[in-house]
Amino acid sequence: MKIPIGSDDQSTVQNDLAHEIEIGLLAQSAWISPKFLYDPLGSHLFTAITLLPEYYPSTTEKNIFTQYRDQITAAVGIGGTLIDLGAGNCQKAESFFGTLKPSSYLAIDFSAEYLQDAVTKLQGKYPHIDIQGIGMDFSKEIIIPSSINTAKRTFFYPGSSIGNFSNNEAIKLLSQVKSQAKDGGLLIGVDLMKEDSVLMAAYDDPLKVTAAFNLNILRSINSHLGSNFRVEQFRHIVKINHAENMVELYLQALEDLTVSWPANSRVFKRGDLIHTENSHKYTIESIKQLLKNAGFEKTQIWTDPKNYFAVIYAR
Ligand code: AVI
Repeated sequence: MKIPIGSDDQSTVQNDLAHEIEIGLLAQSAWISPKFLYDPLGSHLFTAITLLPEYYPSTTEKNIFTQYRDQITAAVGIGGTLIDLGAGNCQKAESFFGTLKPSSYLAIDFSAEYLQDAVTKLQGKYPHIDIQGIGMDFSKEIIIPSSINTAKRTFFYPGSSIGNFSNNEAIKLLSQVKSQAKDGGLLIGVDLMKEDSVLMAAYDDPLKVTAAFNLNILRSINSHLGSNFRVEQFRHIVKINHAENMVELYLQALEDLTVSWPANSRVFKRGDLIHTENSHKYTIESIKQLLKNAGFEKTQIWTDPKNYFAVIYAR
C-alpha cells in the first residue's frame, strides 16, 4: 500500500503551511501550531515521551484499554473500518485488531513519513486487513478516500490529542467525525483534570525528553520555512492555566536574537515566549458537553481508579 500525502498539489500545501507559520511568528505574541511538533524526529520523541513513567496519560489509557477491552469491544461492535486519527506508530489501534476485527484500517497522521514505516510493517503482519495510510492535516478537514465505503466507521482518537485543540476547533473536528462515522462512532481517550505536581512532572520530565520534543519544533519550522532558528537559543517552559484547565507549552528566548527566513524576519528579546501547545484537561461533564456540542448524544465511559484519564465511546 502507498501513502498518499493528501489531495492537494504538494507545493500548494507547503505554501499554505509556510503562510500559517509566518502568521504565528509575526504575531505580537508569537505562536507555532503544535502540529509542527510532529516531524519525523518529533514523532519519535513523542513516542519516547509515552514511555516516560511521568507521562501518565499513555500508561493510564493503556491500562483502561486492557482492563475494559471486552466492554469496549461490546460497545463499539465488530467489523467495519477503523479510522485512526493521529495514528503515529499505529500500536494503540493494533491492540484492538484482535477484538474489534476491522475489515479495513485507515491510519491518518500529519507526519506521512513516520506513518509509512508503521503501516508497511502492519500490512505484513495482518494481510487479511485492508490497510491504508494517509498523510493529512486533519485539523483542517477529514477527507476519507472513496475506497472506504463501509457503513460502519469507527473513528479512533486516543491519547487525549483532542486536548491540543481549542474548544471551538475541537467541536469542528468532532462534528466532522460525527457526520463521517455513518453507522459507527468515536472511541476517544481524554485526559482529566488533576493536581499540578502530576501535570508538571508529565510535561517537564527530568530526562528532558519533553523539552527536546518542544525545542525540535524550531527545526521542523526551519525545514518548512527556510528559517534559521537555533534551538540552543531557547528553553522549554511549562505553565498551568487554571482558568482554562490546560497545560501550556512555550519556548523562551535565552538572549536577544533575530530569526530570518526568505520572506521576513522577527526579533525576539531575551525572555520572549513562543507559544507552541495547549493541552486541555477535562472533567467527565465538560467532555460530555463537548461531545454533545459536536452531535454525539450517547456516551459510554471507562476510567482508572485515580480518575486521571477517561476512554469514551460516543455515538
Ligand atoms: C499528543 N498530545 C495529547 C500530547 C499532550 O499531552 O498534550 C502532546 C505532548 N506534549 C507534551 N507532552 C506530550
